[in-house]
Amino acid sequence: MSTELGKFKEGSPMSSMLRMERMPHIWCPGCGIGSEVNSFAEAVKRSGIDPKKLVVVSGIGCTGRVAGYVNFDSIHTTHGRAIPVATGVKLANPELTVVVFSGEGDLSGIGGNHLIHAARRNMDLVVICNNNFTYGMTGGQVTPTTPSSAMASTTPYGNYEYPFSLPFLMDAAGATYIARWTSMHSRNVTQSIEEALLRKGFSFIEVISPCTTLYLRRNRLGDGVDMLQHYQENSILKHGCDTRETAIDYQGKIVIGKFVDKNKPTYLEASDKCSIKLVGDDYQLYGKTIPEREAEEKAEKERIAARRAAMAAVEAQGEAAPAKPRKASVPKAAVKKAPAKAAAAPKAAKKTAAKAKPVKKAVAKVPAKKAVAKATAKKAAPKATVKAKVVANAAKTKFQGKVMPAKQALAGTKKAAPKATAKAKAVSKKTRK
Ligand SMILES: Cc1ncc(C[n+]2csc(CCOP(=O)(O)OP(=O)(O)O)c2C)c(N)n1
Ligand code: SF4
Ligand SMILES: [Mg+2]
Repeated sequence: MSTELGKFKEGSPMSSMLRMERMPHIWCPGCGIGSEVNSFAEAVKRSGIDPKKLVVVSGIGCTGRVAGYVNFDSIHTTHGRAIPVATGVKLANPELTVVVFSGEGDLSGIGGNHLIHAARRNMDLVVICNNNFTYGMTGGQVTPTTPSSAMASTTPYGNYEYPFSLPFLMDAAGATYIARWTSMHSRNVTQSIEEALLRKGFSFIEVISPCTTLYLRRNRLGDGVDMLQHYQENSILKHGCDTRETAIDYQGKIVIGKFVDKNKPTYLEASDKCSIKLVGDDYQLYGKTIPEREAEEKAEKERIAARRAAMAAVEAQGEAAPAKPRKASVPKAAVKKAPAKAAAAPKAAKKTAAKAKPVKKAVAKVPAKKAVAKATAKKAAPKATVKAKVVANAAKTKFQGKVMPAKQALAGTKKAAPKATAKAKAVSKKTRK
């Protein structure tokens, strides 16, 4: 493929985890779902689990579309029914790792009953809940988590209901692993998902994320970058925090961290125990006795450990190798055929950056009636710095006492800057129309 999209598809490190033939995806610019999918794909890669033994189930909604983009066996099921379908998959084949990836409306609204009972049973599922405080796909209605006083299409004078705090709800229902992050805490989301994939029992990971098109716009909260900055400034890290303290007020503080991580028999373990009592040691599930299944589980654990060790070795090698200067992203074929063009690529990049800087100049030519657009463009320019700052600060956020090395934090900053520049450029282009 010779298009920009083609280059992206070929060059993405997540190509093997995503159905690249389905790109571009449907999510709006600034929506948090994309970064969550990226964190999830990274977590699967790192976990060492066999992707062929992974099943992803989604309900209906913008988040529900995740099932269509991941390159695993997946089911895009009906609204609110992701958990019962996932439960069925797990019971039918306990060797599978089953992940539910859906929105807060789908999981805690129409699907709320299923959610609390799966947690109560300690069903062996990993639930990733994208909480954007709104029914994104259907036009921004109020959901069970919309903060009091927030605007929604169904509460045009502000929400007067009391919202759920999902970690508290899950804790009360019996979930054995509960974490909350925001879509800005990508690395933490990855680590939590990785942990959840490797443990037994019901794991619930909530990711607070911006719905730019409906929630942010209706509440006049700016764009995705503004919300990332809000997350950065208002997140309070409290591992092990009492889940009663995790309520979220409108534009208030957001308590993040791993709140619960405990062990108790899973639904299948409890049901096996009961059956052994009744039938004795001859009891078989899906044609296998308990010792046979335990032996298989042990062998699978060893395979996972070997894959993880291999991955860690590759990563360590990458870190030890001296940093190579970054090349322009020109495909190999293009380099062979047109060396002159390839060499010119860094220059072109410089040119682009230079062009994007004088946003004010571009605005100066805009007729007076487009003053609003002009204001937007002006506002966009300083975001390069803001976004870079946000990413750098985010990189410093601790996860279980670990702080990301400064080198990696810097890499994140460098990455963010060109995007913000491109955004400023896009806005200035808009003003010219
Ligand atoms: C039985 C049924 N009722 C209602 C709908 C309409 N519907 C589709 S998606 C959705 C809301 C999804 O919200 P959420 O789970 O928060 O996902 P988001 O779009 O915010 O990611 C609703 C109400 C439906 N598809 N089926
Ligand atoms: S409508 Fe909201 S939740 Fe849906 S893709 Fe757009 S920003 Fe994301
Ligand atoms: Mg939602």
